[in-house]
Amino acid sequence: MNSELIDFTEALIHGFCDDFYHDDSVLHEATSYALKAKGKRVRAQLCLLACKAMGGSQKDGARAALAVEMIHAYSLVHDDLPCLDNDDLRRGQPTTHVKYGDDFALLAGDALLTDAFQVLAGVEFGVLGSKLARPSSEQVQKFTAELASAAGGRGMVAGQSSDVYWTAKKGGSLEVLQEIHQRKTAYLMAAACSMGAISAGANPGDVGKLKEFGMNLGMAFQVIDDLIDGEAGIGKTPGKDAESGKLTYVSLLGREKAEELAKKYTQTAKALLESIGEKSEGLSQLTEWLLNRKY
Ligand code: GRG
Repeated sequence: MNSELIDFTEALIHGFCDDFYHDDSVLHEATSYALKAKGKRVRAQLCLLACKAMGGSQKDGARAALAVEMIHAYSLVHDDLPCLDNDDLRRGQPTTHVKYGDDFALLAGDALLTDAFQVLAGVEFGVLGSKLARPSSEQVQKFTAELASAAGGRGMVAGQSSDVYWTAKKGGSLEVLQEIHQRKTAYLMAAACSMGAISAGANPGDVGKLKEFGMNLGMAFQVIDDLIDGEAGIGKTPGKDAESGKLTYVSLLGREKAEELAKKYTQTAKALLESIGEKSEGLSQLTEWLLNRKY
């Protein structure tokens, strides 16, 4: 974890909410509540560090970092709704629907999803102006393609959908589980990395390399998520996945093999960074931290 980047991301998020979700409507309150809730900000860190690895500044990477956290926050709000995972606790606080009702939580998620693309489009936001670089039209086009394909009906939404389907069927295989998590978790992390590289004006080869790094890191992240599911202090209801009969790496492989798999993905991710050189040191440290994370 990079506390400087977390602070930078928190300031971005707070500045954006103050500027954009500033009226006293329930919608704006619920949307800010969901986005400001203290998460690990892993996707923003990935984006900012990938941008740095390609020679860009925090200002260059900030827009994509904010947008990817908005998409992630929307996915958590919708995932927690009673019609999906039905969870009461997220990021150590009551979920958005518990606090504001299912209707406003649904709408807050919709707002975050849509407004993320406005952020990417290069719009200026009040006090945030000095923190966000203006992207070129080519960058806007690339950002949109990366984020929409990672999050949409062939990406995260498709992963969530397979998850719902197989949880109801109480079946599935390792192959199904891999497909669910590639789409549900890894694609967005990969997009965080590719957008960070695009923010810095990286060439397509390097963008592709960082995207592949993000895929491997995302898969490691998910296996570790399954490993820590049963533990208290993770900010969400412990043991929820196991209890609901969800397919997990631990239920399919056992703890030992799941740990090995997480290490394997981590090693592949780190090997991809080696070819980038010392500017990717921050990404390497974050990868190591994620392997050993406890929440
Ligand atoms: C509702 C379309 C739709 C998708 C939801 C991401 C997702 C898809 C659901 C979240 C369920 C979940 C717990 C998945 C496991 C991996 C994951 C994305 C964990 C949460 O990410 P963290 O740990 O969260 O980075 P913080 O709160 O730290 O940002």
